Amino acid sequence: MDNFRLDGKVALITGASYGIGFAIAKAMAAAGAKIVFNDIKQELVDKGLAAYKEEGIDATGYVCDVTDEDAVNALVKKIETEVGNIDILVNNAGIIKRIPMIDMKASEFRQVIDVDLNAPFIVSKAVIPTMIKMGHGKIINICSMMSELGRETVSAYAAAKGGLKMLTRNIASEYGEYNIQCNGIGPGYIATPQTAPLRERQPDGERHPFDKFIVSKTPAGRWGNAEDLGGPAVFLASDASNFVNGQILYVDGGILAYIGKQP
Ligand code: NAP
Ligand code: GCO
Repeated sequence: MDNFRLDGKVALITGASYGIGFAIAKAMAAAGAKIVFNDIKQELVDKGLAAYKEEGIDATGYVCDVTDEDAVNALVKKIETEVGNIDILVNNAGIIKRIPMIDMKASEFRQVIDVDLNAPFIVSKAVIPTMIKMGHGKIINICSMMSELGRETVSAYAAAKGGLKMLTRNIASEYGEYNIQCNGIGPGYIATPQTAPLRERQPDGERHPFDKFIVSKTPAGRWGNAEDLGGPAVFLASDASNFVNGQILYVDGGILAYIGKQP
């Protein structure tokens, strides 16, 4: 079982002050990893550091906008100097804009693509050279069910996450020979701030229609918790997955496998 441990490894999880990134970082810390994270605002980094401390995790946090290539390159160099070479990268930072496509401005579409697809490219490109020198590396891209399916109002997000699935496969193809594994995790519907609008109670106290819809479409009969992603992330970050490459591991309670109950 030592193959599932992360002792002595440095893990950078982007956008991990809270939400899925924070839960993945907690699980990796429990497996022995040294946690490094970034967020876009100092106040969020401070909030994240306090939250990690509360969990007994001595994390290191930096302010960095993952869409800014110069800032990312400076961040990676700073981490390599102050913490150590990055063994594990989790491209977690992400945004969504739920706007009907014909009402969405091109600038809004580009903003989602920038954070959800261009940024994973930028951060991966920044860490791969040192991984090649080290002779090993793990990159985990947080994809989505929207890497496989579309739905109303999420055109930019689905395009980004579909692209992220293929970027995952391409990094695996291009750098597998250097013992670098690049895989994706495709969370289902997870209860985090990002999906809070889809779960809001209605004025009459009823559950949100989308909440009821998703639970009915999920064989597990519930929304996922961010903690549900911890184990799969540790597996993909560990030596236990050294021959797994270019795969998207869907952690979705079975929703992608299920046509839905007859009404
Ligand atoms: P979240 O609660 O909205 O957290 C996203 C994190 O990313 C926040 O800390 C956010 O910081 C950070 N971030 C956004 N833009 C950034 C930038 N330019 N530079 C640095 N950090 C940035 O989202 P989540 O639900 O935890 O989702 C995390 C990842 O999982 C995302 O990639 C999302 O697409 C994906 N995902 C989520 C679900 C779900 O159901 N929740 C399902 C599938 C996939 P700020 O607070 O400062 O914006
Ligand atoms: C939405 C949701 C989804 C989830 C997730 C599903 O509006 O449909 O936000 O996109 O966030 O990506 O895997």
